[in-house]
Amino acid sequence: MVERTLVLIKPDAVERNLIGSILSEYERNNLKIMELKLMHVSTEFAQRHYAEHEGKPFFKDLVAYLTRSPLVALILEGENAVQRVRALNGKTNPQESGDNTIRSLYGVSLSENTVHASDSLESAEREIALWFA
Ligand code: 3AN
Repeated sequence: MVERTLVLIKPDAVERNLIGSILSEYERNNLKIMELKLMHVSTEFAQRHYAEHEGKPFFKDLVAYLTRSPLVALILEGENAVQRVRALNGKTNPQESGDNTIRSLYGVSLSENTVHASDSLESAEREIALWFA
């Protein structure tokens, strides 16, 4: 099934001039960029994006990280896109994320892991509506 998913190229990646390298990974893998924007989000907006993590010990740091400098938000489309983009990104912890995943190539740490992608079709729908209202 052709799906759409929401991806963030997070502040640590934009700071290190990695936007192009990361977009290339998705494009090489036959995912189509449907929307794309650079933005510097507010604390309130980041809290809404990460609402499911509210109350967790790392929530405050997570919001601070997402808001500290600009990020890139994009929508990717392709066959089975939600699962495929998650696989290209790799596991949450860059040290466990698997060879040649974006997080293993570029991730800094468990908290600064360079990219975000929706984890299900339902999340994709919610996140696309939030980021591209
Ligand atoms: P993923 O981004 O792989 O879907 P989630 O949704 O579990 O992972 O976590 C969202 C973000 O929260 C991660 N991208 C990471 O930046 C951060 N995070 C997750 N677990 C931890 C943790 N145990 N300690 C610090 N940061 C975490």
